[in-house]
Amino acid sequence: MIHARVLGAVLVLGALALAGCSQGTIAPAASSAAAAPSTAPSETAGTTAPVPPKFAGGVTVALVRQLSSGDYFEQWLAGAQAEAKVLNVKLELSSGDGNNDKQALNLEQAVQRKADAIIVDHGFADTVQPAIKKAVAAGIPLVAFDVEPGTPEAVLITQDNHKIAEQGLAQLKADTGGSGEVVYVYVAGFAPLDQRNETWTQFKKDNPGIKQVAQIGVVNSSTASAVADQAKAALQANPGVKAIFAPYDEFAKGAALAVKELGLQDKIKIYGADVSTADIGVMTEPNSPWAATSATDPSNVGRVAVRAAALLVAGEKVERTLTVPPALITQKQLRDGGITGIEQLIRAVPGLRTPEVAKVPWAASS
Ligand code: SR1
Repeated sequence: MIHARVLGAVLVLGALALAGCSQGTIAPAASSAAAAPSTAPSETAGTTAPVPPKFAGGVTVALVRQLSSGDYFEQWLAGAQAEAKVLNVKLELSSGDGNNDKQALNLEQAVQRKADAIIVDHGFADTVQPAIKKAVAAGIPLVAFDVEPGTPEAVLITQDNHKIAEQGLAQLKADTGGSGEVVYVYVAGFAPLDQRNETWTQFKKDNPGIKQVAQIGVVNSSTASAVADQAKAALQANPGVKAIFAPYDEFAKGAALAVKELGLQDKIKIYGADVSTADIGVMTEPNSPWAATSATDPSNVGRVAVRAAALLVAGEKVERTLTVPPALITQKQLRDGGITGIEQLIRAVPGLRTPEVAKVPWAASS
């Protein structure tokens, strides 16, 4: 039987890595994985099950993305690529770059190429579901992240978007005392944003003292600066605003820029979603209005997606829904802990690592 440490040394890392492996553990993946946390689960000790023979020959997983720009999506890809190296998976990457028709075409092509598995990363239900159905009909295992696949045959990965909104809004409520004018940032059609919007809608009903005075939002290749422009206009038109609910880090960064440019840091706080080293920098800079964010480690989520795809290729059972839970991260916590980057944050909040989610029995794990 081939074991992961042998496979990892020979096929993934080559002679250099073979020399670098110690005590039979798999060395961390190199090069493009550099942005992923070095303490990721599949890079630590303990290999047990034999590697499925298919993985010795190389497995191809098509990663079909809707979006690729911005901190979140870059970190997510770094994690996916790192895990792919560990598992000897070839990732065939495509991005619609925000063009849903292009993403649907990329997905159709992945089905036609008969990839061993497909990961659909975001997308609008009506544009990706027809091709997802074709993939399922062709027997291609399918993992869907943050997009409703429209079939129970697919494995769905979620960050629990309702929880993300709940955590940010609980902090907003605590800080505002449950009353005040709020600007909301939202764009419909993106499953994570739609799910967070459900929580916001309910939150407003439950907290009649909270008044949404403006809704803004755009998702494009320069989301933060576009949102900054919109936020400035909304804040100038509504001088009584106390808070901005911006549940996507590009939204929150844009909102922070607007508040700073208007010199309103002492009046307005921002409640966001997602986290990155750059986000931590914005949250902790002097007089920052970004008070809290609810987030997973995007790199970890990318790893989970690749592990889930690998398990499906190997014919292993995978739960239909895999949840990577978020954690609330406050400005105070970051400042008090002297946290300046994502790796430090993961050490401080170990729940951001989820090695048990889609655990691969033939790969090293913590
Ligand atoms: C445009 S959708 C943006 C969201 O996708 C991911 O789920 C991230 O959490 C981000 O907030």
